[in-house]
Amino acid sequence: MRILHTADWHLGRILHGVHLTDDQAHVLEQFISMAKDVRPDAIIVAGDIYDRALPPPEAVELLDETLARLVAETTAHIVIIAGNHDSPTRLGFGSVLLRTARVHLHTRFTSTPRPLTLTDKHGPVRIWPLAYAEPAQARSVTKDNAISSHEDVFVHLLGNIRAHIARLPGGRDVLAAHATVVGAETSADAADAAERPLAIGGAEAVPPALFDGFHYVALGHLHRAQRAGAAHIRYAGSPLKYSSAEVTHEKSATLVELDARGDARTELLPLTPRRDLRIITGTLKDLLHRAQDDPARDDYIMAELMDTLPVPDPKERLRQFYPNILTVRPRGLELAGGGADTARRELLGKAARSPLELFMEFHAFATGERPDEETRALMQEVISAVRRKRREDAA
Ligand SMILES: [Mn+2]
Repeated sequence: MRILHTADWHLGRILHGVHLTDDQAHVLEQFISMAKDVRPDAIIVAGDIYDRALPPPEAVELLDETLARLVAETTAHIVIIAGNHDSPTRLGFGSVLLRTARVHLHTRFTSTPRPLTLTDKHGPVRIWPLAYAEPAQARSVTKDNAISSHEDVFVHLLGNIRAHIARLPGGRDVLAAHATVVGAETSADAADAAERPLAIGGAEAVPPALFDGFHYVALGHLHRAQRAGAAHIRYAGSPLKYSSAEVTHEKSATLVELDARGDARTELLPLTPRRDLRIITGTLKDLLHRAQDDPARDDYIMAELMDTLPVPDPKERLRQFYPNILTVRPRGLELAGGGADTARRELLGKAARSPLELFMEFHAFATGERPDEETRALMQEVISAVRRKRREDAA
């Protein structure tokens, strides 16, 4: 059985004022080609189809076209679950009708999920779709008052599913879920993050041991493609970089081959964006200089200026080379003490460290190198002199 696993399309995503619909159309075109190429029995889209509950019209149009083409140009069954960004009712429109066209949209939380059963020469494979729900919603639907966390939601659902499986003849079982799994790496820390935490303070994460017995777990929510606790529990990741926290990601879809025994072999099939999303760091002069030989000036650019004095019109000057520049952050000014901004707060948070350690860290950050022995000795002298002076003043 062959499954193509993807997630977190976030259609309608706007990044720093730029609508990414054309970029999403570009990468979904690749996904359609990929699906035609690898001929999967099933395609799983593990939640966050849209970026928000009320998506812009062009996002709805893009999903409509993409689903129509996947149905027309492949023979795959398409299993879609709702994520925390999706509106169950809006995304679920037409789901009963769409089922007749091999599109299985599961957007409303239910206490007893029903599987899609597909069969290959080794027997049945059941795909269990778990639509996302907040613990409070799950408690209200299930009337199970023991539910107060995301883990409780899974304990409840998987208990019901295991009881169902126990009544069935053998087979292989695949889960589609939208969740944070303990040990996986999030990209939710940036101010512009597209991953929205599911709960405050890490209470959202569920242990991978919950999924024991399932042959493959197709996860959505975290945007980096990765395994979560075991090789057969995986995030497909988003098809595009959706925030500054994702600039180092390599995006892909995950091809899953489930053998006769249910062992899952996975392969990442790369997706190439129309434009990359990059952070460039340096003084304005450096950046303008380097831009001249930059072969990818069309990329989406986030510039971090290391100038320690204000420079006029940095964004407009960079835009001459980078027409798709998104943001300019005056990091040098922030670090030099230019206001109560994030970088300064970061530094203040490091107050427990010695002034020399902080200096060395700043030196490394600003120049890319650790200070040499001479510089360190000089700085130590300055620090000692300041301390001496303070003690004398206080005396
Ligand atoms: Mn999500």
